[in-house]
Amino acid sequence: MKKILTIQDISCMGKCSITVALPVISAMGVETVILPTAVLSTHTMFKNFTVKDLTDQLIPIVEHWKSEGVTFDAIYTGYLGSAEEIEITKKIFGMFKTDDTLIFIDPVMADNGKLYPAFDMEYAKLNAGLCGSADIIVPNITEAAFMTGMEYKTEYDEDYVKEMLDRLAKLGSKVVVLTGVSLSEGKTGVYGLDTRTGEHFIYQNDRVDAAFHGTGDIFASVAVGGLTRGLSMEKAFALAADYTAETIAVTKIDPKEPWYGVNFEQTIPTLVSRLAVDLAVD
Ligand code: PXL
Repeated sequence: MKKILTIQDISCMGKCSITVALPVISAMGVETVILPTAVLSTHTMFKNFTVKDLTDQLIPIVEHWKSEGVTFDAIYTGYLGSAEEIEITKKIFGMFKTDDTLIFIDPVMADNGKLYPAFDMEYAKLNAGLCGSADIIVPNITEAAFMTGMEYKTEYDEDYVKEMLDRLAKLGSKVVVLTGVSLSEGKTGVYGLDTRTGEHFIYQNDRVDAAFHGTGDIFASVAVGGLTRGLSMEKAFALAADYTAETIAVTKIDPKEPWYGVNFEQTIPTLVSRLAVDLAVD
């Protein structure tokens, strides 16, 4: 069985980071090893959340794995809590990366034009540096703007997206994929660049008019799960985009507060059956 290591926080309640990655990737038939960077009562969009930082646990945990001879098919990073954790994550890449290990980075730190409460520009710079170690990065437009120094826009054209991809490519990742890209009314999706070939790829689906927390984590988990199962990049990102859109649509029917999260539990059966079809024809 393939095995992914995911490095991100545990937000005990609120449906994001590890509480999304673990069930989603496991449902896709891939073992999910977790390295929790911190334990929070909820994600940071709630008021008065508690945090227990786990920075001092990271190296002892991975050294134990190393002594057991553990290897990973992919390492997937999401929300990291501090500059020090970014440095440690780089070290962990060095300890476990082989020619066959996919390094997949979601540089989680911002959305809707703003950094999340725990972060500043210095952190954005360090996150941009971490992206240089990746095979694939999947920032949203806000995160990409912070990492490239480009202006954040809510209305833009294809030239803006292509320039952003070119600047992201300079960070050093082999493939750069912008998420939440909307190039026509009522559509949203991904726009990617494979820096090895210079080829762009684009996948758009119908935009569901609702914004929920944690959807970026769902998207990234499905994409890395699909890639690890052997889907092509186009198939994996299309699956991730479609599953995220469908889950948002289902959640809209049963609306909770938008900062809470989406009802991905309800759509996991569809994810599993679509993955089986995609694998059969890929
Ligand atoms: O979904 C991203 C995320 C993950 N983890 C924590 C967060 C956020 C976004 O705000 O606060 C703790």
